[in-house]
Amino acid sequence: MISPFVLHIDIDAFFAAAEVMMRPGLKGKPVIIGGMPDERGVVSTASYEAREFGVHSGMALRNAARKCPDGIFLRGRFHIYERISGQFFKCLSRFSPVVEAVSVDEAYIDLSGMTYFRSSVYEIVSRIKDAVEKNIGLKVSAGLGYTKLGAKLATEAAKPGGIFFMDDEKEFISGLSLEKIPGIGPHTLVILQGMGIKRVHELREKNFSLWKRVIGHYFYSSPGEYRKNREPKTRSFSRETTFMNDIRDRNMILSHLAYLLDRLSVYLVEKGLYAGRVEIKVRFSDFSTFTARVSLDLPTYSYQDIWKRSVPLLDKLLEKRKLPLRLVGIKVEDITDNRSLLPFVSIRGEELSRTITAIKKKHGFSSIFTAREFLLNRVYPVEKEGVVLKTASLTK
Ligand code: TTP
Ligand code: MG
Ligand code: MG
Repeated sequence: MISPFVLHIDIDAFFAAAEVMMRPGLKGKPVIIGGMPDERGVVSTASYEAREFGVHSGMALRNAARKCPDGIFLRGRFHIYERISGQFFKCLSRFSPVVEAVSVDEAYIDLSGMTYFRSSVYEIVSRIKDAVEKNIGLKVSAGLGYTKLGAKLATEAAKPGGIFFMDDEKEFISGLSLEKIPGIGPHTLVILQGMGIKRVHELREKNFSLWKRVIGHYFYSSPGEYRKNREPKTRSFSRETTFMNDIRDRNMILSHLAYLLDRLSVYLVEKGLYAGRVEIKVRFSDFSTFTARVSLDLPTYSYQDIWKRSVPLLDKLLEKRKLPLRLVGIKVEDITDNRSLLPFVSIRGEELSRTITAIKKKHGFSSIFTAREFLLNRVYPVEKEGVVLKTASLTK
């Protein structure tokens, strides 16, 4: 099951809310941005209090003054909105490498990388929303969908201040009347209505190529591109070794595995790569070979985190035969090099692996080992740059 992964965020009553933040005395009042009530020109936006009087963006100022005589009319200070807008996008970019600005106060954010995480995407959305609001000091609305169109419509449903999850997006959009679709202008609308086409599903049935042009791109091009960019490359790295003599002792097998993972983890740290899956391989003395694999909670290069998932795999494999082992190997796959950063995920294991890598780089690979690995120096010569295994093989 794919979870919805396109997030759309839009600041509520942006210019008006910014003015209220700068002048708290305006809180709760009908604030109208765009100019003075007797001036020519139009309203750029109005606070939600003013909207209750029927004032909206694009309305003539004089008309707005008639509808809302007690409205507080302001010209607007664009340098302030620009600064907040910059802050808004900067904050969003902490959560995902794919942030697409739509206008000064709204963006699409690709969360597909977050499916690696155990916590639900719904939880992530509310954390992002909270973080943005804290950062810029203004309320935002958030919509989550499978496509950009779905996400945008979800935000509309969430306004003001809410979060809306578009779970049945296809049905929802199919039933919409065409004027709700961003990108269908009044001109196109009139033509379509003349053809008896009012709703999205009617357009799809009666004029598929037009549907594809005006709506299809929301469904196909952009989110597809999102996914493509975010898909881990089909690379893998492995380290394995055949033992000097076949081994029965579990601890000794674990020591070899720990050493192989140590090498792999250091390699990943140095390359700045994260592994999404780990696979363990064993070959018994009769040459029968088995593998087992598991997806990691989040892509990582952390020795600790990969180790924790590897040991149960090894134990499971050791039960396959009652024979001693001649080979053990470890492979990491689903490699990605730009994992989305989430400040609320523990990366202690990664910090440790980075530190260990730095020490090894400075003082030699053998300068620091885990306790597990130490058993090896009973069996193999240890040189500055590592343990001299009988056969070490690595693949890229
Ligand atoms: P919007 O996001 O469309 O509107 P909004 O943020 O004021 O209100 P909400 O999202 O809660 O519905 O636009 C963002 C800002 O862009 C808006 O505060 C002012 C400016 N703007 C104009 O100057 N002219 C316009 O016609 C519109 C629609 C917006
Ligand atoms: Mg807005
Ligand atoms: Mg907007």
